[in-house]
Amino acid sequence: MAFTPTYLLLLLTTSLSLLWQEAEAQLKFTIDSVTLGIDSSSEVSSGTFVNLICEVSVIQDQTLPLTYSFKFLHNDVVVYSKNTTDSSVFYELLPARAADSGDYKCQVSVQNKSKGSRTQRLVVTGLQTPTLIVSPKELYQGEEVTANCSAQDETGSLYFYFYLDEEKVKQVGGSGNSVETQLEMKNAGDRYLHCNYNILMQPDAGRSNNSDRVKVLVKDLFITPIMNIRPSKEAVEGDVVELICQVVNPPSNVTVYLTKDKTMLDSSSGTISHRLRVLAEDAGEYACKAVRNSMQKEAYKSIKVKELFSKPVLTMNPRVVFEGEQFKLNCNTDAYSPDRINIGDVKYNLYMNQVLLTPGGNYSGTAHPSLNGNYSCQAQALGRGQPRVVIKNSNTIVLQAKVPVSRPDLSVLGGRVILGKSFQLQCHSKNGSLPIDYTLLRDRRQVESRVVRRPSDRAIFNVTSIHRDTDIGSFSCQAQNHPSQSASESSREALQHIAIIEPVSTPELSLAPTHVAEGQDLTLTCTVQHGTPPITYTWYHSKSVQPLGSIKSNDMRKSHVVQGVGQEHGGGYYCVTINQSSDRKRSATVNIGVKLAGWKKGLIAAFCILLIASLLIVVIIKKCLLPFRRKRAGELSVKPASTTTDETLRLTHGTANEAANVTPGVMGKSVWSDHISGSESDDHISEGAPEIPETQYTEVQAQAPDPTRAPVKKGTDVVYSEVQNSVQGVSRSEQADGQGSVEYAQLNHNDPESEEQVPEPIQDHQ
Ligand SMILES: *[C@@H]1O[C@H](CO)[C@@H](O)[C@H](O)[C@H]1NC(C)=O
Ligand SMILES: *[C@@H]1O[C@H](CO)[C@@H](O)[C@H](O)[C@H]1NC(C)=O
Ligand SMILES: *[C@@H]1O[C@H](CO)[C@@H](O)[C@H](O)[C@H]1NC(C)=O
Ligand SMILES: *[C@@H]1O[C@H](CO)[C@@H](O)[C@H](O)[C@H]1NC(C)=O
Ligand SMILES: *[C@@H]1O[C@H](CO)[C@@H](O)[C@H](O)[C@H]1NC(C)=O
Ligand SMILES: *[C@@H]1O[C@H](CO)[C@@H](O)[C@H](O)[C@H]1NC(C)=O
Ligand SMILES: *[C@@H]1O[C@H](CO)[C@@H](O)[C@H](O)[C@H]1NC(C)=O
Ligand SMILES: *[C@@H]1O[C@H](CO)[C@@H](O)[C@H](O)[C@H]1NC(C)=O
Ligand SMILES: *[C@@H]1O[C@H](CO)[C@@H](O)[C@H](O)[C@H]1NC(C)=O
Ligand SMILES: CC(=O)N[C@H]1CO[C@H](CO)[C@@H](O)[C@@H]1O
Repeated sequence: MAFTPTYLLLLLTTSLSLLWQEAEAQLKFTIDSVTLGIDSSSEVSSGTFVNLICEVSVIQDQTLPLTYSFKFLHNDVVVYSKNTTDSSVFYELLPARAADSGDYKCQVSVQNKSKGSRTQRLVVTGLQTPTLIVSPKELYQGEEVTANCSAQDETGSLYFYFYLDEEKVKQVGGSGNSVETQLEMKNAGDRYLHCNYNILMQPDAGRSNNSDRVKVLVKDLFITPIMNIRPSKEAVEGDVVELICQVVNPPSNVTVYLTKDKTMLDSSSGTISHRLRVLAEDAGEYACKAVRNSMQKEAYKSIKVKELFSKPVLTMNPRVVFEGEQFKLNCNTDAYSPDRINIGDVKYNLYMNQVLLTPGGNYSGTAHPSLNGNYSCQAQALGRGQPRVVIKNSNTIVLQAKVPVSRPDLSVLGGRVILGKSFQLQCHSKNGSLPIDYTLLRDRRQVESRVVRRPSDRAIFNVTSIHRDTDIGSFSCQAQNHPSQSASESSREALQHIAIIEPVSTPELSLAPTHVAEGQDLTLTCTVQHGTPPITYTWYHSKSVQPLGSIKSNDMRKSHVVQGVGQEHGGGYYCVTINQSSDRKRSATVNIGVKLAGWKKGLIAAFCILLIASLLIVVIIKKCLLPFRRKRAGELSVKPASTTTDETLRLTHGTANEAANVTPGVMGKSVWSDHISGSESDDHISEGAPEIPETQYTEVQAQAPDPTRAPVKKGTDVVYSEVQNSVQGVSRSEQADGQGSVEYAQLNHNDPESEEQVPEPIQDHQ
């Protein structure tokens, strides 16, 4: 490599340059001040040239050039910036406009250091006068002009206002400094337009001066339509009328309309000729309208239409008919135009269901279902000089011949009546037009009425009750469906065959025999006094809810036999009766005790005889061998049954201790004595041995309602029939009481009435 001077020079300059940069980076300086100046006053009028100058003063240790970064801020928004080594920079407003008003500030940055100037306020007064351009300058009413309002020098958001003859007609906002808009010119003549504006961001600047006035010639638009009615606006139905609606010498783009009651009848670009054969409903006001752009002009005319003849009226007489009755239909018109027709010129046709029934306006018939339907008539006439007939339809009459009510049926709902209970009667006619009035009569007097309006409805009357079966015949009912018709009454026999149920009376139960012994049959007879058969009889033993038997019968008395009664059959019995009335009736409970079987009595008697014999032997032995006197009371005695007519042996419950003393080990604590029964036919054997476990007691209720039937004698409230399983005493008394029964009775000592049954004082056996 050759070391040339050029090379050396290059090397030198490069080194110097590096040094320079090094020096700048290490400069020590401070921004002393930044000042912003405005070359004119702080308030200038619009259009003035304004200079803003920003100067910076820097203190530094070396006089090396610095690069300053200047920024001009308008209302805190940077509007201009420049990097320069100069210490001052200009910002020019050429010229200043209202939008330039505001606070200005200058900011200078050098390297990392920055400083701002004080804020300077600049006020620019006045706005540029806007320019208005309008085209076209000549036009027809209803057309529009294009108006352009501009203020070339202004900046910011401008808001433009347009005036037509000093009246504000539009305001338009825009982002630029001009707007273009369409303005409609409604009124003919010389019209003047101008505009002005304001700046949204500068409310202080106010509204600009008005633009020059621009004259626009608005030509009158002759589109007013003319309407004519030919031949006359007073027409008769059937006449042909022509309506003419037109604009004479119309400008281009004109449309003409013919309307009536908001209905467009016709339209055309020039002339309308509308022909119609008028009817009554065509009378009224017609409008002819000419429209061009937004312009509309109108003309009105009315047409009066006289009826050639009035709408025919169909009448029916009478209006309500029942099947089989005569009716007349008549069709007529009440008014006509005598200058066009004679009344005889009106021809009628009667229609039934749109089918010709008869020519002519009159019809008479007999109401029948086949004649039910919709009737109407049509009238027609040809007026003099008219091209076609005028046809008019009448009102429609719906004929629905009523069906007379048939004789009503009176029936009982459910088909039966229970005496003493409420029931329902229904009155119903098979035929008859609704509504039908039904009336319930009792003994020919009105009780209640019901109106049946729908086929599904029924006339049902609630009847509280009747108490005799003949009372049902007092009811009848009437049906009527029109005041002109006489009421139809149900037949007298209607309720004749109704089932009348009489509830059964309270049954009575009787038992036979009244005293039953083991092994015999017991017949339970249930009797009712009245009640409608069939009656169901059911017998119960009071101990069980299960019936003993049940039978359905037409008889008023029914029996149930309990075969071969045992001791378990003693107790209460009752019977229950029921029939269709569903009223259950229960008899009183009848009690019965079951006596021992004959052979058991025999066994007891034999045993007793044996016992007496042995006792006698003992006594004799005692008397002979150990004679002594002893206390009599409470001694066991045997009394001959001499005074007893029925020779009943009665065992009575004696004083146990005394008996025990005398006859230890013989009968436990029991004594027995021959007892005279004076007033009673029944004999009782009382066995007082309560501690003997084998004893069975059967409680017999002696409260039968019928004392004559009570098997137990009166006055004994509780009698225990006691049955000893081990035979301890036998009394032969079958012949005496005729029933061969022996009863053991433990007397109820609490009952005062039972005292009479207390055994007589025990006598000395001597
Ligand atoms: C001035 O210089 C700075 C950096 O020093 C730069 O960001 C900025 O854009 C420059 N401004 C102009 C107007 O050149
Ligand atoms: C300017 O400041 C930044 C950080 O604040 C620093 O990194 C940079 O070196 C500084 N420049 C100068 C020329 O001092
Ligand atoms: C209004 O007219 C001016 C001048 O002719 C034109 O510069 C400007 O664009 C127009 N403004 C609009 C909105 O057309
Ligand atoms: C606005 O109009 C007034 C008179 O009405 C006039 O003195 C003023 O100079 C006008 N301003 C401008 C900017 O033309
Ligand atoms: C008539 O109207 C049509 C559109 O509706 C338009 O193009 C035409 O210029 C109009 N003619 C006149 C003479 O206004
Ligand atoms: C219809 O009957 C009425 C009387 O009811 C009578 O005056 C009229 O002339 C009759 N009309 C015709 C067309 O027979
Ligand atoms: C009669 O007119 C009624 C309406 O008013 C209609 O419902 C019915 O169907 C018509 N009867 C006949 C037989 O045309
Ligand atoms: C009900 O009407 C029918 C037909 O119209 C008739 O056959 C019948 O005999 C009538 N019944 C009574 C109870 O009148
Ligand atoms: C007739 O009795 C029935 C039930 O027995 C009842 O629902 C109905 O409301 C009663 N009608 C009148 C009118 O009392
Ligand atoms: C004998 C008889 O007809 N008994 C009837 C009594 O009524 C009840 C209840 O309606 C029926 O169940 C019986 O059959």
